[in-house]
Amino acid sequence: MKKQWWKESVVYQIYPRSFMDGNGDGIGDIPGILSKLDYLQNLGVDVIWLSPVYESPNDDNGYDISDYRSILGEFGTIDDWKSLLEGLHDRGMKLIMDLVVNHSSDEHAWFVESRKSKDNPYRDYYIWREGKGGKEPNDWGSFFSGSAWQRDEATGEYFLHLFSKKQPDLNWENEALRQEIYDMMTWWLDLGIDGFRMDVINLISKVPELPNAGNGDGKYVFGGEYFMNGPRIHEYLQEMNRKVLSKYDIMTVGEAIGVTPEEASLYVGEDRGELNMVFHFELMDVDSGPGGKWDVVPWKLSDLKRIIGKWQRSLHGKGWNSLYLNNHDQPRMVSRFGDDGRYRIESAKMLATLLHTLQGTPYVYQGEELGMVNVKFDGVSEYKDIETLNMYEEYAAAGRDHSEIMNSIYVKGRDNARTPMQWNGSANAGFTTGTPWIRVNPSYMDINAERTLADENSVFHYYRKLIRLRKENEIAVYGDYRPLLENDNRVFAYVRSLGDDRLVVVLNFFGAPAEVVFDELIAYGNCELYIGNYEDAPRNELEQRIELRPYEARVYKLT
Ligand code: TEU
Ligand code: CA
Repeated sequence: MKKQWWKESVVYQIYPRSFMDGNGDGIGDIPGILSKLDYLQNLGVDVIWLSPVYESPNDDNGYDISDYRSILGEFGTIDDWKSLLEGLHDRGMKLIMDLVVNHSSDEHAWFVESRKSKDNPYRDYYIWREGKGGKEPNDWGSFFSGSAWQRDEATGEYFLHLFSKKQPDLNWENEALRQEIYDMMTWWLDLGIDGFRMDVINLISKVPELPNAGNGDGKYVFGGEYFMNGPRIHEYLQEMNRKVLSKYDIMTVGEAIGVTPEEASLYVGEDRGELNMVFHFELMDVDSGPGGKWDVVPWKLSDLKRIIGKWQRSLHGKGWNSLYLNNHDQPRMVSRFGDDGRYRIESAKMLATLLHTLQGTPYVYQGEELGMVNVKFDGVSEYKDIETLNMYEEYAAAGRDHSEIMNSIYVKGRDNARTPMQWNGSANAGFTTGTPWIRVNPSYMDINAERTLADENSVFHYYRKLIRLRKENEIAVYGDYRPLLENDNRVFAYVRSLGDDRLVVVLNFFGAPAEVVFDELIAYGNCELYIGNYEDAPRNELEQRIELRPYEARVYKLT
């Protein structure tokens, strides 16, 4: 297995709007991030993934870019950004930027031109089609409710937008457009960045005929079979790698909705010349019912174990995993997979242990290291996310039960991850001296960085220890994965092995004690507790039968 710096790194994602406000306007910004570099260095993370800070009308909080080479005024200036890059590099940390090139903003100069006329030189930078029988060109639905098509007055044609109406899809069939993207990427790489996180990158190749996906009943349907992992996706990524990525010592991670392990090895295979890693969504769908993400169903540990085991095995020796349970699109993992009540701290540490003892690169989302939890705003008017607001409108118009809609938002809404970072117990959690763009989670009095830094048993210090242990133990990065207790529905256990060394990981996923008996004698030679979330766990013995406390995590190193 080839050693790489990005395999040995831990990545920390910053959602700039909610991280730290440096000028009191209630919006997080780059000077705010600059004021927290020592905090990040103290945590021990190696790479910062910065969600978009480019010029944008903020229809989708920056994932709708109107100028790829300029910094949005609210976030600061290009000089602030250069200070951030320098500040990170001075501390031995790296910076990867968010590359959003499946679509641009409708306020981008390319789209302003493209929509002017059918023969405009930029027309073909986007995906335009005539309507059919006075309706949209096909029956695809948008990820953000409604049709994936918008009729444009100027020419009477429709443009494709898989996301919001203000996020027209770019036409990657157009070689000139592709070259514009590669030139922009090169511009950022020549400024010294260390790579890219690529937004919905596996959607950029569509089946050219853009065929209907439904049965003609007039409903908008998910057309993923015609735009996920499309016909030219690997041609495009290999061209991008050849023309840009291969020229730099960087890391790339592609967000790949609907990718399977087999398909993933085509994206991240070390011999493929495409990407280093992908984010898959299989773990993010374990609590989604047939109606999609808002159709909340209980998750099952057996699904988590099956999915994780499958990805660990299928990429082993071929590619590399990304490891995450949190990001700016997902609810807080403690609330979703742990316990945000009595066992908040234990379960936050247990989930962190899972993410940092598997094979792959762990991604820590801002606030995860504090054990931040979901939020429940009083009414939908306090929510800001376009995905949530569009769903609310659609479901309310369809007469869905209001309390059911609100419960879906509480459990799965993206704003759960976007409430301001909780720095201390002062007004607005120390995030801003002004009025925050979104309300602070009332939990900030109890859950905040100042308190957690002062408590050596806090989630933060546990993350520090986990991250440091990964650095000191190659087995945690490069060790093989083998499941244990596969049929146990309360405990997730596995062995990592490298040479004669073993890490034995045992995680109680629930709030009740769990007794487990290993069906093989695994403790031999020297046994020491690598890490655990209960202070009094046995340090030098791993019996064949052990009793785990609620959400207890134990990792033993056997040498
Ligand atoms: O997300 C892609 C995506 O599918 C998300 O919309 C996610 O599946 C869904 O929100 C789950 O709740 C990327 C960005 O991460 C997201 O923030 C953007 O809204 C989206 O692409 C469009 O750029
Ligand atoms: Ca600000």
